[in-house]
Amino acid sequence: MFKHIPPYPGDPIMSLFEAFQADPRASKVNLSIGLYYDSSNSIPVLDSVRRAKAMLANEDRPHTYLPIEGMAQYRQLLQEIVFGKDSQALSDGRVATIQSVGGSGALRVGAEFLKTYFPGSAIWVSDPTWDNHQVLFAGAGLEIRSYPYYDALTNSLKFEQMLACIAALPAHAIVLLQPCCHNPTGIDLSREQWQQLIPLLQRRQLIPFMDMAYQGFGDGIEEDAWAIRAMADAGLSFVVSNSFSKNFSLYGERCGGLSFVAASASEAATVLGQLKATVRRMYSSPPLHGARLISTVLGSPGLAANWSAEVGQMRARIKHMRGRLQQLLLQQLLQQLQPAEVAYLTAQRGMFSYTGLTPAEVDLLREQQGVYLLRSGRMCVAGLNDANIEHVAASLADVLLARGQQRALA
Ligand code: KET
Repeated sequence: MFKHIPPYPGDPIMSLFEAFQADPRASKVNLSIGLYYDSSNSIPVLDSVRRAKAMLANEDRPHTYLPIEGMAQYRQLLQEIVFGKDSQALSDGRVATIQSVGGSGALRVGAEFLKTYFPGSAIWVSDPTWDNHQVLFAGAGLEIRSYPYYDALTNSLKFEQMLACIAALPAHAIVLLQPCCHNPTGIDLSREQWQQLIPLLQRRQLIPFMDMAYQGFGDGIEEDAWAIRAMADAGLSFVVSNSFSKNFSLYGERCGGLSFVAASASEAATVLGQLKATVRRMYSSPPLHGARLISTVLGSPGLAANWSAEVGQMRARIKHMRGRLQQLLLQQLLQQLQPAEVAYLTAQRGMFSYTGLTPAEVDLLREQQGVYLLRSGRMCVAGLNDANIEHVAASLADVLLARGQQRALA
């Protein structure tokens, strides 16, 4: 019966994580999947979450179904984190939010919804983007196109080309954007650049889809949501997916949200109704435990302050590791490396850096040194710590040195 089914070739990110887990070498370092490790190389249980968990354990509430759209308190607190407590769009009732199965679930439900109501629209993603964006949108039947984003030669943003491409899109084209900590490049738009892009999106009647998976890992919880809030203030109608996987270190609890910002409260109410219909036909209702944990943290001023401080510590540790890696590489390759060649490490934001390593160089790093990066050259800097950073720097230096020697020979 099932003979005709082709084998799954595996996912570029998940398969690498599985290979890492099976690697017996003690010196192995995981810089592939977007997981935040603390300074002792563990995936942390945040103190705020631990305290919320203890409170919930005492309550012993039943494990009933959540409503289709998710837990009311969670949705409200999520809206305040994403759009800001003083958001005009929120007080106008113009935002329809559902609890989603992680950030991925928000992207997929959003894609299903857009495919239904804008059947002729393609989705435009940055070149490059998170690998799974393509898979999730294609799964919903959307046509996927890309706009210029990353310039490999200068390790910077092709902003003018990006604007020119977006300026030529037909009305109702969907434009996927990341408000902060761009995956995979670590390169974000500046506020001045957003201020150019937002009126263009509005004028061209495009549908921005803002995917935020790393809120708080760039410049701060409020700062990282700036572009979303600027868009809401400018009166655009748009979509936001957000994930709490990373900033709550609750990956497996699958906590996220999907929000539609509409032109009026009644439009938002209609959108919410059809989002519920979409969810009901896909998986009926979202999971309970993670939503209870996050609502408990964000709903208690003490725990919320504790969480915000913990996000601050994660952000500071990532920045420190970026600077330290840059320093070590410059020390090790004193003669061969110009500071400008590693400036990207501290200029980029969030968990990821685009190193410019080739797939062959990434394979060499993994096979010989046990250092795992994605084959695109994406490195998760949040996997670095004091105990492994010298090994990583020395391994990277070897690869860069070999590359320099090959160039000299050629
Ligand atoms: N959006 C972006 C930009 C993103 O990087 C991820 C996860 C998600 C959404 C999904 O969020 P979640 O809440 O996990 O469903 N990215 C990391 C993990 C993965 O590939 O699944 C990563 O890029 O390593």
